[in-house]
Amino acid sequence: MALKFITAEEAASFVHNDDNVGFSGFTPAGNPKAVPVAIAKKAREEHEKGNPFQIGMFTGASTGDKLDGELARAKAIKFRTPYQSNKDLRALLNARETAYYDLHLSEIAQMLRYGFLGKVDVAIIEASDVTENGEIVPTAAVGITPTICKLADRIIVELNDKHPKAIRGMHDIYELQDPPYRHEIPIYTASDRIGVPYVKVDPAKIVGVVRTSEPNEVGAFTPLDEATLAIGRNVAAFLVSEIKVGRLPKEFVPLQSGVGNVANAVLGCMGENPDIPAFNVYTEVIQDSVIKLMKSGRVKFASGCSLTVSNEVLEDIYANLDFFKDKILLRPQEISNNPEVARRLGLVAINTALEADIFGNINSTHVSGTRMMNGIGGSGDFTRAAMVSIFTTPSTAKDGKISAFVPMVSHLDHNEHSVKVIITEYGVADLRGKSPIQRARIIIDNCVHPDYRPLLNEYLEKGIKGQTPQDLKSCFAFHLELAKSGDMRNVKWENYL
Ligand code: 0RQ
Repeated sequence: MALKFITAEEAASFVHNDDNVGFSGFTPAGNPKAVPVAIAKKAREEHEKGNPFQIGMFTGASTGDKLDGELARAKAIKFRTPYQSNKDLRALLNARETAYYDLHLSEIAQMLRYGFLGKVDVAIIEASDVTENGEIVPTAAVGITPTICKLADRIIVELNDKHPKAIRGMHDIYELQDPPYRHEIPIYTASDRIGVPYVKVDPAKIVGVVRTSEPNEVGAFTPLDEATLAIGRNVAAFLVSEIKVGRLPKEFVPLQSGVGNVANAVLGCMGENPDIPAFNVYTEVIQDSVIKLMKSGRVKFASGCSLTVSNEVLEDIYANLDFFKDKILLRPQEISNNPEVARRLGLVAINTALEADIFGNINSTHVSGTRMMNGIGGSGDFTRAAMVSIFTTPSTAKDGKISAFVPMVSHLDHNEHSVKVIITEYGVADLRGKSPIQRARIIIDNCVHPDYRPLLNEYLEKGIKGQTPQDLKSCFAFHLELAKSGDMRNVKWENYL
């Protein structure tokens, strides 16, 4: 069946008010760009005419500004799931103008197949190649592409020539059967290939192909500050000591790490540490630092869902496919983030907290308990299932006015049962096998900023009884004080009786 080449505007005409639209991509890698911009333009035109135009949006994770940003600014998003990190969209969620369903990233594909989130009307997919018999080769990410292509009535392909056809072979596409027919996922090492290198779709559903030449919109890293580097060094030192005492195998286990500067610093420090052997990565987001370590032989193999790398690094990979092609696999997120595989491989999982409490509970999503930052992302998929689950955070935010450690988290994402180790620039709190009061003492002594240690010790000395000594009258004093005076250091317990 011959492919029909169309413009982005023509493609947008296949998207109607109230449609549910699935987009390829995971982070600002692999998402379509030209068609979303055309949909945003169409939305603005319809709104000017007084007509409603909003869509429901399913994606892999966050996306680039040409997708989330454009559609948010055009007020074109009615419903959004499972993760975002765009400032304009964030403002809409917190104003409750867009309904946001924050979900573990491994779950979205099966929830769509189960029918829990409604119908998928259209799938819009960025591809490096598409054939007349319906083989679509993704670009720098896989996300939920296989599932939305299967479920959608109409498929639009953005064929982006920034991604060469020769990357065919870097993806491993495998979709799960649903219960009661599901089997185990046959991945026993990070490099196991279990599927095919393309997404097979019914070619009759491809309503058009839009040719583009659009670079990814991955942002640059800010230069590493001293606190971030210290966190990286503390993580590396902790892992070395775990190998030395035999709690981690000397061959090491695959690593999962979240996104951002801390993750980059951790990887950099692990790469430099001669006591950590060359290792595999089994993660969701493959960042610049992984590629750098691959080139120096410190990372042997990286399995992920996206190549969230700068355009410079992406071009380097594409120019040296002979070197990289057998060292990188991009998988659908229900495989890259699958807790079954994470538990089997025995990952070291490293994710980021917005705040933690002194008993080991983590808030990764809500500022002061109410305002959504990004979402839980894949952190929950890995944290509960990993061999060692680590959370990192700088000990303070906003020039010391906010302590990352509070008596009780203002929102709960990862609870005390899943969180095993917390690491800041001050040190490591190993919470394994410790009671709540033991955890509190070790977190205060090893991780909390010195400005906040006396306040948190005083909290413990209030004489509250029980397994977990929470004072229900004052456990949110830090947050209330921040709202009142703008600085958590001003807490005086007698004001919160
Ligand atoms: O504010 O942007 O105004 O400077 O929060 O904090 O320290 O720069 O760290 O960019 O790594 O973000 C948890 C949000 C951390 C992120 C979170 C303010 C701080 C700053 C950002 P500014 P940093 P990061 C991977 C797996 C989701 C869970 C996860 C995240 C801004 O890592 O979304 O790991 N994780 N998923 O000043 C108020 C506090 C604060 C605070 C920091 N307690 N109160 N503001 N800030 N602590 C993702 C995927 O799955 C794809």
